[in-house]
Amino acid sequence: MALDAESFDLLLSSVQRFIRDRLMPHEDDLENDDDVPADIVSDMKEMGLFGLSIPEEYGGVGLSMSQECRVAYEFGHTALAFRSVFGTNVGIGSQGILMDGTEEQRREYLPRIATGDLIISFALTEPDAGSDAAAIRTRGQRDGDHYVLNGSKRFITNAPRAGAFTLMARTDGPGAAGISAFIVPSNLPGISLGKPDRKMGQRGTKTCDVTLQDVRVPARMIIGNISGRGFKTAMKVLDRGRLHLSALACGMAERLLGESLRYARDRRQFGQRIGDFQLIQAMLADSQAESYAAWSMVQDCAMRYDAKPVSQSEPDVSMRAACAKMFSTEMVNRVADRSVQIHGGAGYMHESKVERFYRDVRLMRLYEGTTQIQQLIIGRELMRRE
Ligand code: COS
Repeated sequence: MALDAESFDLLLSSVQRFIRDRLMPHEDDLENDDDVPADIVSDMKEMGLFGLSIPEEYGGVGLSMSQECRVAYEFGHTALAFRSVFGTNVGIGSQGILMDGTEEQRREYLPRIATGDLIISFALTEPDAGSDAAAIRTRGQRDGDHYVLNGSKRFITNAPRAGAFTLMARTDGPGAAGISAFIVPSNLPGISLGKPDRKMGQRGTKTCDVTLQDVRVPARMIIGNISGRGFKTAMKVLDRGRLHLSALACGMAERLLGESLRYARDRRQFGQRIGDFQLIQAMLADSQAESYAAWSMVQDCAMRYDAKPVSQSEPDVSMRAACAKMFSTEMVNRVADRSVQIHGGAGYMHESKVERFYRDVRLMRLYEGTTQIQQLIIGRELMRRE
């Protein structure tokens, strides 16, 4: 799947314009209002951003992974909360349905997800199951042609906006093999949302807990109509999501480098531009080299993904996506730290962009699998081959 080169170039330039003209001027409002304005969300819908990864036959734009990474890279150039509005529709919310859903489920849900009329969240994490995703306790008890869901989900991105969840619950006993993935409409009786989470950064990104109490879901809402397959669906979805996030991290690194360069050019100390000092140049050079390395890795992995989709569960691509996620998210944190350093005291002030981005990027080493989980995936795969 890929969009033809000419249409993709048009899309990319309109995305670049949108980010520069519509989103960047709103970065400060986002910090104060903790929400993305409705007119920006409707522009995003109009541009097709909610359906970037969904094939054209289901109403989406049908980008390849390489193309999607290129767009994610652009969205890394502004506050990360903007991308999060459509991020779950493009990634972890929708992809389980696309990869493992029945044709009927795809036809029923993907077109509305692609237009953004339906916001879909990914509900895996629980109070006692974060990195250890196979330990989830939310239960799905069979009752005739329904399942009754009970449990709670934590830190669910876009839950306050969601019309449905791709939700993992235990239906078939212990361990990974006992987990099923459900499509759960958010208006079912028994679903309640917690208070909005107060986070270190990424203001405007909406997350909260989701509690399920005796929620009756028709059995046909299990993705692919096959119980016990939900853990693998979740893992495949996360592999893909990690690559998307890696691209986002590379875009943010470029923005941070741009902010640092501007400051190094304009700020004068000891009678000259600070950018003329070698110790400042060393920090700029490290950031440039590392972000170049990360972006090269992301592009290579995306190309491999397009050749052999993770939906076919390809351990080599999973391992490389983990490498990309680990390296690029750690990299962008180092770049952000150097940016603050280059800005000196000014970089510690709320008014400075780099102070905000410094807080925003901290999450990247945690969500969709911590750096330590990526290390574990890489190390295990290497040992398995050996
Ligand atoms: N694609 C397809 N299948 C996969 C897979 C992948 N990427 N990773 C694992 N599986 C399969 C395994 O092959 C195994 O299947 P079999 O039992 O048929 O052999 C099954 O899933 C269980 O896998 P495994 O034994 O590796 O599971 P573990 O409990 O050891 O967990 C990790 C593996 C740690 C990798 C997983 O729990 C993980 O990714 N944790 C982080 C979760 C996360 O990212 N949370 C973020 C919040 S969600 S936004």
